Amino acid sequence: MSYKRVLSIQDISCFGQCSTTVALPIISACGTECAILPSAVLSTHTAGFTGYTVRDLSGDFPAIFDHWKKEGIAFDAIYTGYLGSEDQIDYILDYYHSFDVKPLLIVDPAMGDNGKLYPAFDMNYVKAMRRLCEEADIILPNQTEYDFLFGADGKEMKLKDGAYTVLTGASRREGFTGVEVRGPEGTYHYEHEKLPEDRHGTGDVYSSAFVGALMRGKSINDAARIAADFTLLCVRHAQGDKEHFYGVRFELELPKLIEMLG
Ligand code: PXL
Repeated sequence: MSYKRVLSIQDISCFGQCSTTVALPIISACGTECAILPSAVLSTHTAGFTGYTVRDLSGDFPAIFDHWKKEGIAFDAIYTGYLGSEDQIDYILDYYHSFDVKPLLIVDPAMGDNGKLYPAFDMNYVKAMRRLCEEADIILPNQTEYDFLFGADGKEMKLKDGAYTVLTGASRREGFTGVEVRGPEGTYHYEHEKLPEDRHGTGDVYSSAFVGALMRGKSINDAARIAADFTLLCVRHAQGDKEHFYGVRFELELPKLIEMLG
């Protein structure tokens, strides 16, 4: 079986079960090596907590990338999530361009939800994120991120030829939600029940499981479906769990994810 290496670039929220603290265990459980580059270190994530600390690590990116280049380190895929700054996006693009054999670029444009951008972001960040998405092979937006990226007329961003959009939270009827994969072969929609209580961090759980499944050789549609089933299990577990408002106890469902990968 092939063993792939992914670079996950997103923040470390020390407490809160999202971004790197979710990506690393999930991608590892899928049987893929996961290197990390923390975009920032926060005491907690920014949804539901106040007074959190933030240390932006953008300034460290060029030296880290230079070192990796000198060591000849390469990746099968680069997976980006919540990033720290617009500069960081340019550093990532420069690094991506430096490869003769390009890694698969998978971008979760983690910057908003429920119709709003997260507190740290503004339209300048959205514009920078468009530049990253335009080079991606696969983007994984939720509906809010999709709307900000493509704009009201749907023309503010154009993906490269052959790229895929995996839209999460794609609901076509009351009581149900799902994912919609749009790519060169057309559209694939996978629907499942919508649970009454949503949880923070499920976008990161979804994207990480998608990346893990894809790296294990699943097709994009199968990876999208497996990640949706896994995320649903995690959210189901969280129903009524008020104390755990900040995330999902995804760890308990990891054996099922491994099972789903076959
Ligand atoms: O789950 C997305 C996310 C990641 N990282 C940080 C966040 C959020 C969403 O609010 O605040 C720091």
